[in-house]
Amino acid sequence: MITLIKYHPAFGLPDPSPFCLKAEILLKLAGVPYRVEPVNDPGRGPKGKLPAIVDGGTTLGDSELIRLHLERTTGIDFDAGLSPAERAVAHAFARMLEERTYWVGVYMRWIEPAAWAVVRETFFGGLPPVVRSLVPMLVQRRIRRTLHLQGLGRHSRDEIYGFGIADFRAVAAHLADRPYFMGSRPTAVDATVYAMIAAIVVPDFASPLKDEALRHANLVAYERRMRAQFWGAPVAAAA
Ligand SMILES: N[C@@H](CCC(=O)N[C@@H](CS)C(=O)NCC(=O)O)C(=O)O
Repeated sequence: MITLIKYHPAFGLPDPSPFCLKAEILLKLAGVPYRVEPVNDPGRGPKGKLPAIVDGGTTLGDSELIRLHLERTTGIDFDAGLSPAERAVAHAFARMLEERTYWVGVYMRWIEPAAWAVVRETFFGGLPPVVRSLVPMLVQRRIRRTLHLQGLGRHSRDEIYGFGIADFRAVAAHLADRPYFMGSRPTAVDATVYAMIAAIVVPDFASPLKDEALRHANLVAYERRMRAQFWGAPVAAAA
C-alpha cells in the first residue's frame, strides 16, 4: 500500500500544505489504497519537502512526480477525455497556481504579522522555551530570503497581492459555472485548483487575496464541493 508522507492537519485544513492536499486528492482520484503518515519534519521527504510517497521500494517527493508515478503504475490518465489544447490549458493553470500564486500564500502566512503569529504558535509553540523563540526567527528569515530569491519578495505588499488577485480572477473566469475546472468530471488540475483556493479561503487569515476569493461565489462553492467530495468533512462556511 502507498504511504503518503504529509503534514498534520492545521488551520482548518486536512493539511496546511497545498501540495500535500493536491497529492492526497490525486491518490483519491486514482482510487488506490493508501495510508497517511503525518509528520512535522519536511526532511522526511527525499528532497527536503513534502508531500512524499513510499510505494514498495520507491520513495519519491514532489506532487507532480507523484502524479506521474500514479499514472505510470496504475495506467490511469487523470486528464482522460481532454483534448491536447485542454490539457495545455490545465497544465498552464496548474503551473501558474503552483509556481506563482503559491508564493503569494507563503508571503501571506509567513511574513504578514497577524498570520505569522498564528503560524508561529501552531508550528513552533510546542518547542522548549529558548528554541521556541530562536527557531521561528531563523525559519522566517529563511522564508524571507527564499521569497527574495524567487522574486516575489522584492515587491510591495500591494504588488504581491495584486499578482495573486489576478491569478484568482483568471481561475474564477475559467471555472465559470463548471462543476470541475475542465468540465463535468474532475481532472488532475482540480487537485491543484482546489488546494490553492482552500489554502487561502479556509484558514482564518485575513488578506486581500482571501477577500478576492470570497468575492467569487463560484470559487467559494467549488472549494466547498471539492471539500465535501474528497474529505467528506462537514462543510463549514469559509471564515
Ligand atoms: N514542487 C513541490 C513543492 C512542495 C513544497 O513546496 N512543500 C512545502 C510545503 S507547502 C515544504 O515542504 N516546504 C518545506 C521547506 O521548504 O523546508 C511539490 O509539488 O510537491
